[in-house]
Amino acid sequence: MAADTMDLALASFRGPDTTVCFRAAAAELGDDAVVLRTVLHGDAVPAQRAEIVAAPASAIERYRARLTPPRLMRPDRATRQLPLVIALVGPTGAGKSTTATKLARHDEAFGQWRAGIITLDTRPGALEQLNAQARAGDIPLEVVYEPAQVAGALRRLMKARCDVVIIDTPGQSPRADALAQRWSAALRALAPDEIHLVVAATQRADLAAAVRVDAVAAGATHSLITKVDEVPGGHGLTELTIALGMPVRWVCDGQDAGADIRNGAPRLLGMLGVSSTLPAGGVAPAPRTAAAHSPAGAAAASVPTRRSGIRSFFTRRRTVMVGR
Ligand SMILES: Nc1nc2c(ncn2[C@@H]2O[C@H](COP(=O)(O)OP(=O)(O)OP(=O)(O)O)[C@@H](O)[C@H]2O)c(=O)[nH]1
Ligand SMILES: [Mg+2]
Repeated sequence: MAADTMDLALASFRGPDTTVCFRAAAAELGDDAVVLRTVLHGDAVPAQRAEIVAAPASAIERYRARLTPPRLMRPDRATRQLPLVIALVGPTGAGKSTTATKLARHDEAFGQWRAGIITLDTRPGALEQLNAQARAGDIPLEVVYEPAQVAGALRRLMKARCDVVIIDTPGQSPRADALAQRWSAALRALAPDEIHLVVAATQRADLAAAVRVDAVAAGATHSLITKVDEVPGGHGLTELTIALGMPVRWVCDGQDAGADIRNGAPRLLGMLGVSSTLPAGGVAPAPRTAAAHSPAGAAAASVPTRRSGIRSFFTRRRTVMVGR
């Protein structure tokens, strides 16, 4: 098993039929192994016609726990003097500014709260874009050029009764220049409660891992995946979230700044065929188990045969050949 706690340690079992494969999975991974995928290879030799992909229940639980952030609570004005501060950082063009507006407007984020935006991206084109989006959504917007302006901007948004302030930043270029240093200092002065590393779903996982190192050094606490609509069937998303190694509160799946944002962990876990709903008391629901599927091919047929969201992740799996 890999040392990375987000590695799902998937194993693929191939044999003449699914019953044999289920039995082998249960024997090797435990009776509570989670079956993620069942495939029948019609063109393979008879001894290798069936395949199931499974993971130990404990690995799925670790992945779920790492991916799922605790619920955000609306700040209580009686006890808290400052709004909740959520910052967005990440590579150029990842979708930070569009996401800032979505967060302020959409009910799956802060649509039911009063949200304001502070932008640290003072490039003329960027300001115009965000200004237009903020106006369309009736969102108070403050522009901060210097760290010294942070306190005033926060005060004005508090006066506008904002419960949450979303911070937009310029794209992180590999070359840190004077502008980058200025906005980084302003970001530190804002003392965000959460810093979300925004990464497009089309980003290569190995490059994302490199981006993550810098972002975590700068205080990133979560990852936020955009452009999920641009990857057919969620291709490679599991691999990407593992490379980023942080909880995912939201994912974005379109260009509409008033919509196209969803709760992240449930969406990503759903692509794996794993429920994300923790019943009261925080106890995970019983997963589908290899043992439960093992008695008959009929049961196997009830397992969805296509989980394309994890196709590329499967390149990392181990294959076990089983006979009768
Ligand atoms: N398909 C799709 N496009 C998106 C999504 N989110 C943002 N975009 C588009 O991606 C492009 C860049 O979005 P921005 O919000 O400007 O990205 P940014 O990270 O703020 O860019 P910089 O500030 O230049 O670093 C725009 O054309 C957006 O409409 C998404 O979830 N899906
Ligand atoms: Mg931007």
